[in-house]
Amino acid sequence: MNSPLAVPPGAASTAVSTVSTASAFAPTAAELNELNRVFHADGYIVLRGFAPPQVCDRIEQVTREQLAAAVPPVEYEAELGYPGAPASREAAGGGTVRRLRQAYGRDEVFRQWAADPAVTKVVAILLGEPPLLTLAHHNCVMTKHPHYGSQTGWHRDTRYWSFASPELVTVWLALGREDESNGVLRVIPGSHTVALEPTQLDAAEFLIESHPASQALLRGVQPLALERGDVLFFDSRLFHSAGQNLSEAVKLSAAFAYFGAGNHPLPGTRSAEFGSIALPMPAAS
Ligand SMILES: O=C(O)CCC(=O)C(=O)O
Repeated sequence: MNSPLAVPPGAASTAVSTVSTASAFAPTAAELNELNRVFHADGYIVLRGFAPPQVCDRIEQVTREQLAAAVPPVEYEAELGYPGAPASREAAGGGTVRRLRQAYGRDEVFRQWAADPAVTKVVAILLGEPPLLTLAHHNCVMTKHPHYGSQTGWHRDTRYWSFASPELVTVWLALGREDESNGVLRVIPGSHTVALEPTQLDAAEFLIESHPASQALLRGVQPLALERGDVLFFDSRLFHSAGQNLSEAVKLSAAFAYFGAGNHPLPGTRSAEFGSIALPMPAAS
């Protein structure tokens, strides 16, 4: 599926800013090592207040403008049929947007954030090699609307993706508070390395919660409450889910996914369709 906002492979790499907006982030080598250790043990890390308020403001402003006009390409809640979603585009709430897709091509604010050296520095450490940004997956603003925003079952993002290696990192920026009242993301720490029984997943690769082998996993569920500007980095194999938004305000989160230079999307798959962006790496400090 092509769209006017999709960036062709490699086309935008020269326009990427190399100025860090998360300038307050200056970890020591020991701190980076510790983040890496925790990430590989748990499958995720959260960096609190990582994105400065002015970055969140700009991303939120562009997001709200584009959401109000449903600037394509968007994904509608009704297209997915998840629990709580409108039954069809014609039903009440059928025009509820779930994701502003192809965020990278939408505005410079997204390009700057996705390529921010503070972000890519962390991702490079976690992947163990220079990262590339995939334009095929996530590369979006996730929304969770009151009333019509759906519930997302337990899944690994590898269900959507076809890469030589499943080791991708998603960077999830909270543009507002995320908690149990508005569809907080829940994770199962350590689940990125857990081997499953084949019958534990349904046809759409969601975890079957009633399966006996899922019980031990589900005992470890951890809600990840986030504040505006907090950034969650998670392994694409980490099981995560999210509830509905019971508040009266939309929840907005920008999500981009990265893979290492030694990895690649499998040719001919959806993962290869939109290309990727090689990112400038900050000088070693
Ligand atoms: O906010 C949600 O509903 C979860 C989204 C999600 O996990 C995904 O799209 O992979």
